[in-house]
Amino acid sequence: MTDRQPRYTTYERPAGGWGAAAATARVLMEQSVVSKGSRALLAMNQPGGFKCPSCAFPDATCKKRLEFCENGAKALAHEATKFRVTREFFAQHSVTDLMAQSDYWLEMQGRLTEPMRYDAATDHYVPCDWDTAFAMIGDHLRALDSPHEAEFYTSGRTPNEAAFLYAIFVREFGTNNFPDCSNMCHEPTSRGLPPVIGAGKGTVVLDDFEHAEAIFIIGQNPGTNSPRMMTNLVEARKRGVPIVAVNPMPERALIRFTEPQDAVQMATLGSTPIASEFVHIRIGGDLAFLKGIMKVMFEREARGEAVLDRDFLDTHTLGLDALRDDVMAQDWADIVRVSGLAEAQIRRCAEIYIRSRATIICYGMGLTQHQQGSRLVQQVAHLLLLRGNFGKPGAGIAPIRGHSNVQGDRTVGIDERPSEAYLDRVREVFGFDPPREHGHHTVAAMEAMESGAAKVFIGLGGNFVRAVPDTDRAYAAMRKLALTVGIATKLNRGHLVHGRDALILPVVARSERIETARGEQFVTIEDAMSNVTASRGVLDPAAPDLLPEVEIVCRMAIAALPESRVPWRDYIDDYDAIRDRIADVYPQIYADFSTRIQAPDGFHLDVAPRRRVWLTASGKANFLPLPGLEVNDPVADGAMLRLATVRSHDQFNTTIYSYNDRYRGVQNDRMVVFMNADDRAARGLEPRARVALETISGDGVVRRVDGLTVLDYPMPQGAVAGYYPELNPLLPLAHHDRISGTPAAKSIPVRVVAA
Ligand SMILES: Nc1nc2c(c(=O)[nH]1)N[C@H]1C(S)=C(S)[C@@H](COP(=O)(O)OP(=O)(O)OC[C@H]3O[C@@H](n4cnc5c(=O)[nH]c(N)nc54)[C@H](O)[C@@H]3O)O[C@H]1N2
Ligand SMILES: Nc1nc2c(c(=O)[nH]1)N[C@H]1C(S)=C(S)[C@@H](COP(=O)(O)OP(=O)(O)OC[C@H]3O[C@@H](n4cnc5c(=O)[nH]c(N)nc54)[C@H](O)[C@@H]3O)O[C@H]1N2
Ligand SMILES: [Mo]
Repeated sequence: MTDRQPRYTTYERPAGGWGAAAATARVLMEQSVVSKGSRALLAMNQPGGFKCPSCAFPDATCKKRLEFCENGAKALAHEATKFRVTREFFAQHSVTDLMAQSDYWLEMQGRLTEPMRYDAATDHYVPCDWDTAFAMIGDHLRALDSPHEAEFYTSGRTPNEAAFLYAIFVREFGTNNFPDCSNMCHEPTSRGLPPVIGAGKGTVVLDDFEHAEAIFIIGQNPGTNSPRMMTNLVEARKRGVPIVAVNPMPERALIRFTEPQDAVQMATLGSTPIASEFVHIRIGGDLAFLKGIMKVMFEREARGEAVLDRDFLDTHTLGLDALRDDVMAQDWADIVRVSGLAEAQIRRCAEIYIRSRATIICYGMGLTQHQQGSRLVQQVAHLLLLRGNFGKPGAGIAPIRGHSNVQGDRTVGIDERPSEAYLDRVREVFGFDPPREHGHHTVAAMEAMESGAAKVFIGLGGNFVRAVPDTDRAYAAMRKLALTVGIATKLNRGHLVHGRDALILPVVARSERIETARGEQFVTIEDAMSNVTASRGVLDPAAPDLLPEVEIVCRMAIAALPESRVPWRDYIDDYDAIRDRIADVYPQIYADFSTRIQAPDGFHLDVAPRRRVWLTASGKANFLPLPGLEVNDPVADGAMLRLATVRSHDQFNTTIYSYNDRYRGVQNDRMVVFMNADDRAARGLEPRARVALETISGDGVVRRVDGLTVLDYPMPQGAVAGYYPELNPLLPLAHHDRISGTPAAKSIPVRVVAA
């Protein structure tokens, strides 16, 4: 842990501002990269430079300013770090020793430098040249009884070129087992939206923020997880646009923000209020809130007011009557009880929505990570449809994606349920028959590993065992495997919880140059608003022996598929050739890829609903009402609290930058439970009591996390929050969205037990 004393305070200043500037400087110093890191930051998100490795929020196309934020700087500093994990490091520390270290400590050791293989005789990772590593992977894969015995994980930092080829390699190998980080994240968007609007992506572009007349931000913490979005929110508020923030935690940046890029605000210690309406919702109360707004609209429609966009609804949608019946069947008393909100506030939000001629609704994990996450996302689209908020400037749905290229990876084929159209194109272009049966998503992959059905796990980035639910089961499942492969920039727990054979393969990072036999190459990224741009690293690779992800994928394919007729060797050196194949497989959206990517700002991939074209079975946008008001199974236990696992300001998913969470007033501690003081008192607990949390589940498994400090925090009653990944042992694998398989990490039923 940390040797410093925990401190808990209340943070009352605006978010952003000098605190953000200071944190940027501090992290560059901590990683000993002040001059190298500062130089690299100047190239981040600029034409000719590289795309920020942190979040997926787009950068502005007019380059009038620096395009990075505090948390992008942290990601860059940790990637550009001076520290190295060498063969001497592994000789010094056995895997058992390393397991005793914290995730933070592992991260702070620095960049991986050469391929390593696990040696069971000594319990150490030992050096292993690249040829041997690929031969090992090839041998293991070819020895399987069925290609479905391997799981091919992807995390969303992988660029399009590597992800596309990985998808081709794995399908030629013979399976659609593509668990990925999106399965734990915005899968409810990818699966929930297509039946409603015919596309599994957001429909707004950055420009729309300048034309919006109202913005809703539901279950998302932009000040921490997509800070560049704050610029757009500040600009909108300065124009007088109402912002409705819906969150059980009064996240500081949703209340007040100082734009670090605004010299005047910085100099005058000024700030901008963000939310004009802060909606302090109960965890899982969003369906009730959305239905409340729709109920106001239907009530007023019944009184003859023109609150719906009738022309749009008649021309473009099906199923309005069923939606109206469902919404009108809900009582206000129930809506108020389940949402935890006052009816008057819901009516005010409805009024904001009705007055606005163009509304954007942004959302994040607070909406997707519930047992009905996909169905809930659909209700957001319904609300937008009611006023024709698709296909006009300033309006649309904005799922704020996580990893910088998670959306792109899906577009280019990382999909356990690929479309027939894609598979047909793959057959045409590459000349082999790809498997048609669906493969494993993350939860299914874990089940296969646990049951012994899976034998090999390859992780193209990420930290699978720390990201998935049921940590203890995940560790046990991983340890049963014959081979685990971690393709990574940094050492993480996933490399220490491994199979009988194990490899760590170090890669060239996003900020670093890729040199091949054909000269310098660049990769491409698709952001959360479907803009595709080039990314060219500017730094020297952290070590001479690193390989680009594209080369690793190609050489795994060569080793596993000696008979393949795909020209893997050519792709190693020539990324334009890969882009040409992407254009061949996706002619509608990626035609002329190699030419269009030359534009300094890249290009936008078509999203049909922006044109009011609905690629659904009915050819229209469909209302698909979700009966009732709850998005999680009821739990008959009066002592139950709903736990949301969230990110601190100083982490990127499983990567812990520090033990602080500035805006929530926590220093030097991550083992905390944010709780309403009344809920605490009702349990007979003193302030800052030490407790354990235990999951309430029907499967007889005891899931418990000890050593947690209860912090009084303005949470709604019955709702608590704590940090991911420390609390993942509490999240049952079976507790996931039925449609998408996304773990319901924002709504774990728990009870407090004595420490
Ligand atoms: N610096 C940094 N940036 C990141 C990441 C990171 O870890 N660090 N992670 C990246 C990734 S992969 C992702 S997916 C995104 C995640 O970005 P976010 O979606 O912002 O992630 P979270 O912190 O998990 O949760 C978001 C919010 O949901 C709220 N919430 C919890 N339960 C509910 C609920 O029932 N209803 C509502 N309305 N709100 C609720 C929480 O209070 C929290 O403010 O960020 C990406 N960007
Ligand atoms: N309880 C709970 N669980 C959750 C969540 C939650 O909110 N609550 N959130 C879920 C979400 S939204 C997500 S997206 C997942 C995240 O799951 P993952 O994507 O699997 O996890 P990360 O922590 O982002 O992965 C970090 C590792 O990626 C590697 N890496 C970094 N950069 C690169 C690169 O450029 N190339 C390669 N090859 N490797 C690289 C580094 O080795 C680093 O240790 O976790 C999910 N799990
Ligand atoms: Mo994510």
